[in-house]
Amino acid sequence: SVEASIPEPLREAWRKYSAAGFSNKEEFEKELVRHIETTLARSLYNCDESAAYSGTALAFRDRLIIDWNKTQQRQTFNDQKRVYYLSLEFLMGRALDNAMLNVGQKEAARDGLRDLGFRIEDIISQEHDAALGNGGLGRLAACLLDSLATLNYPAWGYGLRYRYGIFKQEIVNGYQMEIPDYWLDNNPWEFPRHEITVDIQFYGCVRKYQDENGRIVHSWEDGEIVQAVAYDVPIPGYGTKTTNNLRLWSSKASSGEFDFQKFNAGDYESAVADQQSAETISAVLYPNDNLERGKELRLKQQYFWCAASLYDIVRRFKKTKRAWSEFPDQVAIQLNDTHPTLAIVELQRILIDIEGLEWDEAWVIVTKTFGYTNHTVLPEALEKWSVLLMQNLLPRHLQIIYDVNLFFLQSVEKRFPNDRNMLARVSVIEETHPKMVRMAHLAIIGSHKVNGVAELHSDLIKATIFKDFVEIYGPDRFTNVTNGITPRRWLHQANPKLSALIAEKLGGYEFLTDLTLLDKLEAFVDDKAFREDWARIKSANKLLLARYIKDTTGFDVNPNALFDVQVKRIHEYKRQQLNIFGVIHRYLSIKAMSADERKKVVPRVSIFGGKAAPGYWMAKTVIHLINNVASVVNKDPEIGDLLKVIFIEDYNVSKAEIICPASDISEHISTAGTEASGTSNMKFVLNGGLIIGTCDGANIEITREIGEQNIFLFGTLAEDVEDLRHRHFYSDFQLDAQLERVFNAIKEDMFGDAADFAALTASIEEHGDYYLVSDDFNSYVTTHEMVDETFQNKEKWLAKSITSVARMGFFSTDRVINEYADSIWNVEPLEVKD
Ligand code: F58
Repeated sequence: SVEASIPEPLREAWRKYSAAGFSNKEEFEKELVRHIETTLARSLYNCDESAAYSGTALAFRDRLIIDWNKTQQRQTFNDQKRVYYLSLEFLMGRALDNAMLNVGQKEAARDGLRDLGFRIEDIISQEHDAALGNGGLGRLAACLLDSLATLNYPAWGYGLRYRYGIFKQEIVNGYQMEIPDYWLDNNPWEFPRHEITVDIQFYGCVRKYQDENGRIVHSWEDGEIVQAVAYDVPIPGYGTKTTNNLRLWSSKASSGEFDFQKFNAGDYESAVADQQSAETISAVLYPNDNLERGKELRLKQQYFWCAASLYDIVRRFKKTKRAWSEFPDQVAIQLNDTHPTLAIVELQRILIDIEGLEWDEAWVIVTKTFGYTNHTVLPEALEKWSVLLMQNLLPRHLQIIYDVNLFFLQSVEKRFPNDRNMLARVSVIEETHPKMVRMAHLAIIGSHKVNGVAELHSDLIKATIFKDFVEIYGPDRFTNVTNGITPRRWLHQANPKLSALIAEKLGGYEFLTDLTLLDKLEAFVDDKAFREDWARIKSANKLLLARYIKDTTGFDVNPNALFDVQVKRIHEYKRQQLNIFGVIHRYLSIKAMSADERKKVVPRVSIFGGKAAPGYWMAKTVIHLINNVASVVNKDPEIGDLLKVIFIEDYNVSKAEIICPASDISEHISTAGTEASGTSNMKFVLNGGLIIGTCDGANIEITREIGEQNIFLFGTLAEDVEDLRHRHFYSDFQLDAQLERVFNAIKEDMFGDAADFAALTASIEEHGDYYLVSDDFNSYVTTHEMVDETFQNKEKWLAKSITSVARMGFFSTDRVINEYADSIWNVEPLEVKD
């Protein structure tokens, strides 16, 4: 037991005092007041919502810490295989509500706060989102951590503690402005571990020599040192005591002598400058979504984080005194995209340069340890680093990469003699000017499993970008693990009323840990009272969103209108331009109608949200167009309630928690073959919204699960995309007639200066319409007509909504984690009992 691991003299004290905390309203209030008075040093008479938030968070945090400590002790004591999830992004959102749910006692807190004059919802919304991610990839990492803890897997996340998360978006005159997101003040959820530091080296050179045993040794010398400091964040599981750890590294100047030398020599400024330069490494999250820019600082971030994490993992392994060959029996490391690929090289370096293993022996250990998850087929998002940059920053790593590549190419050559093209295609080094290191190739070669994130996507990577590797390694190295979402946050927390209704019908909340139990809901599809409750909850959620829209934009929206939502990063491949062109088409159509015809129109609110990468001009143009269309349409007296266009500023996790439960229909309309999976599609359906989408990513599996009569699919299929693109260039490009009408309106300055949108229309009319907006426009518009028609039949719509939710059991990250655990990591859960 854990207790046995505690030294004898401390055991009694541990037994007596470790169960601190509260278990009713009075005890909660006592803890709250204590924290406000002493920890925060604030008197109760000036306790505002912010102080009440901090006090509440600290009270719950105390509870978490106890379970967290127990979990860590138990995992160490039990000494079994652990999973390490390496991700440059963890888009966690808020933590308090999640802590309340997992600790229990939310009702005690609600009552206690009410006694002090606060509403719990207001207190929860005081918290600043932890927004250390761009979009889907980062949010997936957060959902996976939730499921790892809930399922009791011994697992750690490793990431970077950015001082600035994803920027805050403000819309000024229709344009996106970026505001820095400084989020670390008063963050009760992180624990600095000033005693856990790792020195990380950059630059320098490699000295090669023979040691006294005649062995060739490579020594990496004379570099710059930056210190990595650990900050730990507890990750509580639901319905379990397991509380895992997310370790985020922060950079600071190594408290080295050279600082003091400069200091003593009177060079104060330069000593401070060194410190600032070291701190820049973890200063800011790169805000690009599906685009790689090859900046040196980004490579520094990657190595800094990989090296610190591996040092930590290796140190933990070495304490067990096992043989190196047992490393992969103790450690599974999952690479979230190619960003942590240097970890592969770093482990090989540690094993051969520091621990003295032979190359082959080391390489077997490395490849058994790593798994790599791919999240994109978009060529512009595949990471490449210039060889020169790598050589300068990480000279020893570049040598190892060259050796890995050499041995790999030799083995390929043996199997495919005289196939020079194959060698050039699969090489880790792209022989361009400048030469580039292809990180995906390195990740595949250094891992035992590579997975895509939805079936279509996994098939596509095997058939396109990684085709040669399937021939080389055989199909078994490649697998699919379809993404999911955590039902705790995305159903129970975001939509407590729906969760309660489901629990009432199913006789409890077991579905939150076994989402397949939702299938029992189908039996109630025809239950009148149930249907009414279901509809009432959707209306209530829509009302909350309408209120939020009123508060933040000033626009009144009709809560009975069809709420049509597209919230996600703004990107041409996700095709928000298709959506806004569709809105303009709708606007023009209504304008052209007679009064009688207008009576038949189904009122709609088109809701957009999402950030554009600061340097992505076309995406910013789309935001501008949406806002300009909104300002024309929303004040057109002829239109009234029939159409409203809303852009929700600064879309993030906590706003998604308001938006997802309130949609009637949401849009997942990427050009087929471009969206690896998508995960918000799952969130919307799980909250009783229907979706309109293309045959792309997880939409396909959602369709398979819920039935094609319950989803609005349209557009070109992935298999036809290439051919169409080709034809755009080689035969005459014919703009869709209805889209032409839309473009004409834009060109007549109906939505402001047409020149502002010229590049957008030209990308379609003149530059080959790479994303097939024109090809899909007609079927998109027609499908929306079907949406309107179906929405008018409230009973039919309700039945689709209920049936879909009932069939969403597959899309829980609990299922996802079990698949990774079985087919990639080979790890077992470990329950924390005491
Ligand atoms: C996303 N990728 C995919 N990347 O686009 C989405 O289809 C999928 O559901 C999700 O991953 C989870 O698998 C994504 O969000 C990024 O944001 C990267 C950030 C760092 C630079 C490269 C893109």
